[in-house]
Amino acid sequence: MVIIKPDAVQRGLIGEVTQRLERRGLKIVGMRLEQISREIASRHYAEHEGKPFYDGLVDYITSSPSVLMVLEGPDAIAITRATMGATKPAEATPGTIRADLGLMIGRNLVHGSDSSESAKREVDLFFGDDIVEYDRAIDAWVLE
Ligand code: IDP
Ligand code: MG
Repeated sequence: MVIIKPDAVQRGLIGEVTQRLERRGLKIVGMRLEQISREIASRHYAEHEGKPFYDGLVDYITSSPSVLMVLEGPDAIAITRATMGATKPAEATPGTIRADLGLMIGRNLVHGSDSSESAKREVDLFFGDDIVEYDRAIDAWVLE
């Protein structure tokens, strides 16, 4: 589960972020533009409740529309996290989304699930069963 956060949407980077993930070969099976409510944001970020940055994080993620995305593929979680880069843009490897497009941890453009458990929880939270199953003609050239 990926969220293109409000800063990336406002900066006109939906295409740039999507392209970096899509071009790796990951398959988009869910995609929606939505302004996340405070209620959903607090459930999504429940693990961070009580941390000093929590209120600012909920303000940020609910401040403007986000793009919600479900990606499928072998090692989709690790591939996505590697493509995003480290949480803090200053520590992210050049070539990653957060290094190339960001400056500050509180405006780091993108969210990606960090485990299969959190991915399942987040997909349930944002998409339920609304996943689009389809075959891609390119898969024979992406998957061995
Ligand atoms: P992740 O997004 O790389 O998984 P987490 O530690 O799960 O990083 O933190 C969730 C989000 O909370 C980060 O992406 C970032 O937007 C925000 N965040 C984390 N630490 C800080 C901080 O120290 N200051 C401001 N925002 C933070
Ligand atoms: Mg996280």
